[in-house]
Amino acid sequence: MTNLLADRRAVTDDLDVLVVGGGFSGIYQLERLRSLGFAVKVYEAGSDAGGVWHWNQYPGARVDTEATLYQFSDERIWREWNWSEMYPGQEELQAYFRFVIDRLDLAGDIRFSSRVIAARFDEETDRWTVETRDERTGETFLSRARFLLPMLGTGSKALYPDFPGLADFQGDSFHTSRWPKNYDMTGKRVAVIGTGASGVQVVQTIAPDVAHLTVFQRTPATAIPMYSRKLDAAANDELRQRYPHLFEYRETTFAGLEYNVIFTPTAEVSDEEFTATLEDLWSKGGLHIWLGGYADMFFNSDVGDRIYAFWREKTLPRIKDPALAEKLVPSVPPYPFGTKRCPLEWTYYDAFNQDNVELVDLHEAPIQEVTRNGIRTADGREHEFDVIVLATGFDSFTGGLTDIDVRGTGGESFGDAFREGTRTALGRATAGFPNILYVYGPQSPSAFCNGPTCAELEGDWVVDCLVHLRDNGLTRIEATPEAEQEWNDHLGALAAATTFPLANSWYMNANVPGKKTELLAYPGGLPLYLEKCRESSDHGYAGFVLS
Ligand code: NA7
Repeated sequence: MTNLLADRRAVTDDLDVLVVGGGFSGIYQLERLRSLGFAVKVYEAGSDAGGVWHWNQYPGARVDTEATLYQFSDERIWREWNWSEMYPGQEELQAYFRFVIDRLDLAGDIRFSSRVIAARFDEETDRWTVETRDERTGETFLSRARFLLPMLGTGSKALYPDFPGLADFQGDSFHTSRWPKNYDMTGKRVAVIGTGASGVQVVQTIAPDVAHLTVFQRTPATAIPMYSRKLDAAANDELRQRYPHLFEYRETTFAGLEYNVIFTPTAEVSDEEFTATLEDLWSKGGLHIWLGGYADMFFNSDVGDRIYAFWREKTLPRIKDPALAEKLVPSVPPYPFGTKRCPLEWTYYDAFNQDNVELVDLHEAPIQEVTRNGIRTADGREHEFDVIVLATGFDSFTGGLTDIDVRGTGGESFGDAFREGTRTALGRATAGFPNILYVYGPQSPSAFCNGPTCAELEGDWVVDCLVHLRDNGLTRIEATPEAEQEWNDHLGALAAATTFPLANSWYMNANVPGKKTELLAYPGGLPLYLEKCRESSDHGYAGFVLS
């Protein structure tokens, strides 16, 4: 075990706060804390701005929620920034981040290509010593900070499947979030493994250009039309009128969006009204039918199945071959609708009508091995490829954190601490790891919350807390084991009442072999979550020891 505390190398940055990650959460912390006089820097492993929007440069990468609330609430930004469409693509989102950094003059306090790899806490000084690797040179350097804020999102650690032979494949193979810049797919024979949000976006985008595309499907997606639309200057001006209201309204909604789930019990709704409501939500496109739909779907699988039947009726006619249609849009719901993330699509289902697009159902023919030339499935077929795309998702919630060699006061790593299951108080901190506070982390609303909304509203709690500590001459904050237990019990009880445990999803950690299956996104909705956070801070940060 590295003894960083005894490392005598010169310190590169001596800070109040070191923020790990330069996505929405990290940039928000930097701007707010800096304006309050803290010495703060962001260390970002990527070479450029954008967080996930830097990493996910695959063809068709696009945000799945409306631009109206997929942005900072800072008026200096939204007054000037214009969106070109309602669901902006990766390049535009990255340009947005560059604009924010420029407009708020943040560049001097961000270290790009800097991957935090280890951290040790000095109990005498209440400070973290942090080791970081410069991704360009491979050299490492030391920094010190009172507080360490991992702002890692849910998609910072790519999940690679362990297919035998993958390393010896002679063509190109990469994960969607590690797409080689400007990689040209034209005329290639391509495999896409995975049909989540990333796989769906890749498939529909490259299908027209590749020679042949084979999609390896383990679980069918319930993809919904996105219905994006272009936004001209006048449309942006019109949106700007609504922004102040929307930035207030978002915190009253389940998912921090500009619309809320419908709380009316479906038992009180006639069949006609139920269908009419679904029609209305469907016509809006995007995630409306899910995060703006009947909340009952998350508690009652019969309701989920009724919505599934509606979705199927809409989607089925788009696929010409009935056998293929049964695989993509099965008559029996593969999971209660809403328990897995609904990807958004525009031509995903139509792509399968093309002669050059094929589907392999991994339940019928699992992948046996990757050969030098392609993929061999259990039915004895060898599919030949030039490229294998791994759209296999992420070790979400805790993967980014456990990858860093952080040792708590008892010498344990996050991997050790989470071995029997993840432990946090309020999704904010873990006992034994003082002065580390999360935003958008495990056991917070995270995956059920619009990213910028939670980056700011959870972020405000962290900022207020750090100010409180400073104003009171305190140097240390740590979650108590009792508060962790209480939070785990609370989250566990909420989760048990939902349908989420009925699906093998990344919400449940079920996608990562060996990880405990547990719901790691807080399912009680944003308003309840914020209330719990306020309860703690209003009572002198109950659940935490301050010293
Ligand atoms: P997801 O949603 O986790 O999707 C990953 C897909 O890859 C999913 O269809 C998985 O099937 C499939 N998968 C994962 N491992 C394997 C193996 N070993 N073999 C075959 N298929 C596999 O990740 P995305 O990147 O699409 O989206 C992540 C989030 O980013 C998204 O929800 C948005 O919030 C943005 P499974 O369903 O597990 O059977």
